[in-house]
Amino acid sequence: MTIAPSRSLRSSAELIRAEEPVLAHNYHPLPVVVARAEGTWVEDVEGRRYLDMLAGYSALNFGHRHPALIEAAHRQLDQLTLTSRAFHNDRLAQFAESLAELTGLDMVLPMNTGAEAVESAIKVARKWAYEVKGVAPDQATIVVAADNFHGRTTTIVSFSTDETARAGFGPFTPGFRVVPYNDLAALEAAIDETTAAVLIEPIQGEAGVVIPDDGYLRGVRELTRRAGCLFVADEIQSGLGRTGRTLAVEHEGVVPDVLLLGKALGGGIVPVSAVVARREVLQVLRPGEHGSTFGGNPLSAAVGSAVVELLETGEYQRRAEELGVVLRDGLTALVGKGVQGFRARGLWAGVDVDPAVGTGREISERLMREGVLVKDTHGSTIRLAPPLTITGDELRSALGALEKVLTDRL
Ligand code: IF1
Repeated sequence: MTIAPSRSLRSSAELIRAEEPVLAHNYHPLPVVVARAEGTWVEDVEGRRYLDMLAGYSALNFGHRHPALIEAAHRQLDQLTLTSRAFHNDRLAQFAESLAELTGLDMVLPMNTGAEAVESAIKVARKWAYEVKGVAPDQATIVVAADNFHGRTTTIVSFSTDETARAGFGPFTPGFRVVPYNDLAALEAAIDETTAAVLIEPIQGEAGVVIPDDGYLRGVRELTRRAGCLFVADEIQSGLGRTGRTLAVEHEGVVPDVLLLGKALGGGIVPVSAVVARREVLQVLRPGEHGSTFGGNPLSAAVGSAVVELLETGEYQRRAEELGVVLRDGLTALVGKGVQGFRARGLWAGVDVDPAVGTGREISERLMREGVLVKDTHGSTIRLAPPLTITGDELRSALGALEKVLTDRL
């Protein structure tokens, strides 16, 4: 029997250099090589510890290796891992039931990644438009918002407004109309009898945690209801406790027709996403029309069910709301001290750093050296989204590190 080494055999610097010739250059990671993690902390190859203030872009809402999630995964690994949907598996019914119950919707289409959930919702919305609404063949349109982020597939980048995400990847999929975010008049003007759906993020993540005006989501709900088209809410990043509620749409008390979940649904262990919708919508799919080899596999269903169980306690939503106050207060105190402005809801913030202090990337690198991991978005905006398991003291220490790197240079 061989015993796994407790330390990686190569140094961080060697491992970073080793990636260069063999790994596609579609990312520019911070120069940290993570080898282990637990809760809110990650440890690099040399044993340096960092507070994780990114949490896998919200895929780690419950922290790294949450005991209940790891136990659910271990238990399932010892029973059954994959069947494909050619057969039933004994974990899927419970996962779908509990997710429908948690979200107040009826039916679940299990997929794996966020982009797959978005793609699936586009297919479902189009089919619903032809079969239920009566849109003429191949004429269905979907209205989306400028500065959206819904994923990286060819169809999804077709309606991105980010040139870096699109350039060089055409020809693009037709059938999308882009309107400014947070603008109900523009949305109303874009909807017509061909409109299958309005697809938006209730809070725009990649755009810099952009929170629409109070009333916008209610307005989207009202407009789509009146026009007889679907409201599809992409809560892949905003959902599952992050904003202090199970779903970000709950802040305005609205229920979309179609809800997209991903990231944290897999507990930071496996990719799990889902389209959750009213029965009238998801029932348009019949055998052979859509699917996935891995979607709804028993390991994913077991972990997803355990995630839903954690959310049913309300503890994580409550923590996000309460600690969100600490985050907001801490950032408010930094305005004018290197922070130009910020947007925050729950344990999620987009922080605009004074460009004179540094780019978002430079701030992220300096924070890394202070033992705090974050990620920049565009220009001088950094994004904070710690695990919802973070303690008040940990959060205050991260804010202290941010103050230090911002004020050292002023
Ligand atoms: C990357 C951002 C976060 C998403 C929403 C669908 C997806 C995402 C609202 C697709 C994915 C990611 C992917 C990641 C960076 C990232 C991101 F910066 F782009 F906005 F989280 F902050 N809908 N978000 O945010 O989900 O297919 O990736 O599972 O590097 O592309 P996926």
